[in-house]
Amino acid sequence: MATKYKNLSSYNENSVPNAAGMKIGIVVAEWNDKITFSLRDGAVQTLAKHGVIEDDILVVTVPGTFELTLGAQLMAEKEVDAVICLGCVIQGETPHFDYICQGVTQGITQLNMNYNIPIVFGVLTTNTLEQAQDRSGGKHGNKGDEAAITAIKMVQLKRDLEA
Ligand code: DLZ
Repeated sequence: MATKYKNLSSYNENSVPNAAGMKIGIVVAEWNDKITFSLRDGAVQTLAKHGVIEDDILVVTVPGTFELTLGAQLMAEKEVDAVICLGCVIQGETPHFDYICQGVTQGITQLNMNYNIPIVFGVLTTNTLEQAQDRSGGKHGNKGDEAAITAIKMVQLKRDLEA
């Protein structure tokens, strides 16, 4: 379903487990930093709202969305319960958009299978800057919030299934 039918910051609070004690890594791309730093702020605030303490949130930056895969792999080697990848790729005049999107999508998918922790895809892939603004704290909410909720739910799922 298209994001325009779902506000990225809306969720059923009762469906979110208590995240106290969870340790979460966040990898943020510096390209389009006005957008990606808003995604980061949304993710951090949402994690804190559900009980993750500041010391348990480890944030690093990488140059661009393409580097999120290696950044996430390095982060996954740390003692974290999940990694959130945040980036923003805006369609330009060349096929670069497609290569970056394909690379990071396949890279993060592969990491999910290789590492036994959730690696969350918090990457905006939009046609325009305005669409990215709408999804990073604008009228369609904040994808950083959505990524944080996904991380918490997946960590809890792993814990439940491994119990
Ligand atoms: C080169 C590039 C371009 C054209 N566009 C974006 C973009 O919209 N969003 C983004 O996060 N990064 C972009 N990059 C940089 C690549 O992700 C990467 O950092 C460089 O190709 C170096 O590997």
